[in-house]
Parts: sequence; C-alpha cells; structure tokens
Amino acid sequence: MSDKKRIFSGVQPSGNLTLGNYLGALKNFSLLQDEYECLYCVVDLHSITVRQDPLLLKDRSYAVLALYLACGLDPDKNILFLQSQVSGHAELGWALGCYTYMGELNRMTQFKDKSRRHADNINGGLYTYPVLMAADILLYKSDMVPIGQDQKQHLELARNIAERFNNIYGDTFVIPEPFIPKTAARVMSLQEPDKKMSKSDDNANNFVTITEDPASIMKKFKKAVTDSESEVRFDEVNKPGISNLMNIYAAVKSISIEETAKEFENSRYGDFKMAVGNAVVDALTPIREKYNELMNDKGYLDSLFKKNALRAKEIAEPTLKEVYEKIGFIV
Ligand code: ATP
Ligand code: LTN
Repeated sequence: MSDKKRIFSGVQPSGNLTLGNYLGALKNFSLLQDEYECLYCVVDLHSITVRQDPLLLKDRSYAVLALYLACGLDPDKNILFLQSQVSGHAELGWALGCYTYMGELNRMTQFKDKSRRHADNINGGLYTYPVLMAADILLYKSDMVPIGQDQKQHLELARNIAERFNNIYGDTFVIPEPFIPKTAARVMSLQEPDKKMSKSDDNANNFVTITEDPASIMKKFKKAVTDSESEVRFDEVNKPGISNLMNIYAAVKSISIEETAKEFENSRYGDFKMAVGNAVVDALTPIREKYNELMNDKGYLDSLFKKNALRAKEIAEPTLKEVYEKIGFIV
C-alpha cells in the first residue's frame, strides 16, 4: 500500500461539464496526481436524483471519464472509476444514513435549491444525496477532497458523520479535509453573475462547456453581463460580472487577481472580454481535441472503468467489512 495521502472527488454525469467544473474541480485534480493517491469517480448514482434519460446517462458517464483523461489525469496513476460499479458506495450510504439526522439534511442549501428547480420531483434520493457523498469519501478513508465552494457544506456534514461514527464505535473513518482552489472556486453564470455557473442551467448563454466550439465560446464572452462603469476592477459586490471574468482569466492563466487587474487597468470592457474569451479558448482547445479522440473509443473507456472498479473495490471492501463488523452485522 502506498504511504501517500489519499484524495477522493467526484463529478456527476448530469450534463455537459462547464468551465466552472473545469476551474473549480478538474484542473486541480491533475495538479494533485503526483503527490497523492487519487480516486476520481464518475458519480452516476448521484446524478439520478434528477431524472436522466438512460441512453444519455451512459454517454455522459463515458464523457466525464474522457474529460478526466483529456484534462491530464494519468489512468495509471489515478483510479478513475464509475460509482455504480462499486456496490460499497450504496451499502455504506445506507448505513451512514442511520447516523445522520433529518435536522442536518434539512439545512443543506443544495437540497433547497434543487427542490425549487425540480419542484415536480423532490425525491428521497435528492434529500439523502449528502449521505451518499459522505459514503463516497469515507469508504476510502480519504484525507482530502478537492471541490468547488458549493460543496463545502456537504463536506462538513461528511466530517460530522465520520466523527459521530468514530465516537460510537472507536476510530474507523479518517476525517477528510476540503481542498478548495483560491481563484475560481465559484465560477458564476455569464448572464446572471449572482448565481453559480451550472451545467444544468436552462439558459445556454449562462455557461460555457469544456468541449464547446471556439466561435460559440467567444460569442458568449462577448455577450457576458458587465456593469455601467468602465473600469476593470475586482469588486464582487458592486461588479459581479467583471469580477467573475477576472476570476476566470486569473484561473485559466494561473495568475493572481492582482496581476489580472494590472494587466487590464487601462483596457475597455470590450477588449477585456475578448481577452478572457481567447484565454479560455486557448486553455480548452487541446482538451476538446483529446476528448473527441477518446469518445471515439468507447471500448477503451469501458475497459478502464472495469479495471478501475476492481482497484477501487480493493480499498473499499475492507472498510465496509470493518464498518459492518463494528455495527454488529455478521460478516
Ligand atoms: P449540477 O448543475 O448538475 O448540479 P454541478 O456542475 O453543480 O452539477 P458536479 O458535476 O457534481 O455539480 O460538480 C463537480 C465539481 O465541480 C464539484 O467539485 C463542484 O464543486 C465543482 N463545480 C461545479 N460548478 C462549479 C462552479 N460554477 N464553479 C466552481 N466549481 C464548480
Ligand atoms: N456532490 C458533488 C459530487 C460528488 C462528490 C462526491 C464530490 C459526489 N460525491 C465526493 C466530492 C467527493 C457535486 O454535486 N458537485
């Protein structure tokens, strides 16, 4: 077994991944792969909390794996796998649900948001979603979880569940730490910069997908909402649109907000928006090309999923056994 610290994170195959997913999550995943033992999961069990078309769901699961690879994750170094192929997630999820209070789940803001957006389908899975996420993380005794800002509350809950279980049964789970990027932890919508850029947004002008064609990306950045001033200055309260674009530029260029402000201190909004669009296109073009290649070889993607489900199970099964034993199940 490796003595590296362990990382776990997941992305839902619930739509085409956006620039927000890339900057908040995927870009950082590849930066961590040498220093840590990493498991990156395609969390299809989570995605059915919102109704999914079966054929499309399969395709999107392959697409998330292809994007993991296209964003630079080495399939030998990292365990890139599909959640539904490792049954321990659902099993531990059930057990941990019995150590989670409804009061805790009632406080989850993602549940409240999604209930509003999917008022015709507020199902039990949507409500217990954070318990399954806790199971994902704790099943591998993960030390660290790279996530965007929006998932911080879920991670806090996972920590609380782990501590509660450990207090009752003795040391079992590792208490995981969040890893949230400094810039672009929360990429905002291009048209409504007071809300998060989300792949399941109804208005396609609000987001840019990782595999979108360059002309369309440029068009969306040209149209991005700004404000009635003319100065490129970072002020998230009074200038949310401009600040979001500055965040995006800083993150894709891997520079600071201060450096971004300096670079554009004398620029007009129109020129600034073009520069952000171009920087995004430059960063995403090699990813799109690699992604298209990989999506033409589903056999390869399938074989990776199969192989890596076995690797994940080797770590998951002993934890589940330990938990079952402690609870009092006959194993
Ligand atoms: P949905 O819109 O379907 O709920 P999502 O894109 O919000 O999906 P996931 O696919 O599960 O959610 O997100 C994967 C990762 O991307 C998570 O770590 C999440 O925090 C991060 N992420 C999602 N949206 C953003 C964003 N706008 N800015 C930064 N990080 C984000
Ligand atoms: N809830 C996350 C996706 C997710 C996840 C995880 C992230 C499911 N399980 C475990 C990190 C670790 C989301 O909606 N972004």
